[in-house]
Amino acid sequence: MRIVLLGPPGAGKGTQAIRLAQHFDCPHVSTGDIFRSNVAEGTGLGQIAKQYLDQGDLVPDEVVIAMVMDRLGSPDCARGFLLDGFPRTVGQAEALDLNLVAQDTPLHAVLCFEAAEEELFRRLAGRSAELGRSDDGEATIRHRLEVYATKTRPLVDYYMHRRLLSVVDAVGQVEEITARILDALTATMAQDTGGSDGNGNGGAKSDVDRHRNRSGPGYRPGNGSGHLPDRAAASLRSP
Ligand code: B4P
Repeated sequence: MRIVLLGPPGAGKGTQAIRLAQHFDCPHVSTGDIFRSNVAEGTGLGQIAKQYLDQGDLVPDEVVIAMVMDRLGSPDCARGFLLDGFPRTVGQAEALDLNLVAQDTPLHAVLCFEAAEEELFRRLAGRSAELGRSDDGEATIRHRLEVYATKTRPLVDYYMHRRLLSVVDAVGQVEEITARILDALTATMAQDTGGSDGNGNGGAKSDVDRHRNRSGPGYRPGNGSGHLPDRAAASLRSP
């Protein structure tokens, strides 16, 4: 599976990406995590990124794009990946498209996490108390939400037009949200493939089903209440 997770700061992309990567047995590529570990190690990349992270600004496209393309070229990404926090601008999305088209490995889905602003503040205040992240102060969170609205939110339309977008209600128990995502992915794959198309795409649907079956009692997949709109329905919503 090749999946992008999109959403405002604090929506839980990182939290769900860890679970989904485990589920699908594919790498979790988090641009935020890569930057933070480079900052911690004092690398050249870390020195560039730190000023942007601390201010709640986006790291410039040319830096992020080169870093992600390099990461996606690693052998472990050949079987799929979960991109957490990339792309965050239209320029990044276009660069990703070009790269994936060149490899003939298109995205299967883009999940856009939605939660009310008060909930995002509440979560990030909790994370600030727990982890003391430099970008979780109230003023910085406010700025990050503005950056999201102006620079990243346009990607909702970008991926909706490509019929890749599923909107995820990101409020609720972590396990519940994972179940919603797996339901959404199943609906998406069923709609797309109607089974295997002979080009390897049918495998994506069976990937979801196989992993749903492996998911155990905590995930409660397919229970109706957690069911998300498929992409056709999602495209009718005003996200
Ligand atoms: P990221 O590291 O991507 O982080 P995030 O958007 O703040 O958080 P996320 O949505 O992953 O929330 P999480 O699961 O942690 O970005 C940090 C910075 O890196 C950016 O501001 C930017 O400067 C830079 N950057 C990254 N990618 C970039 C790019 N492509 N281009 C340019 N710059 C880039 O969850 C948040 C909290 O909520 C946690 O405490 C969690 O425990 C809690 N939580 C999660 N799910 C919950 C639930 N269901 N209920 C209650 N709490 C929940």
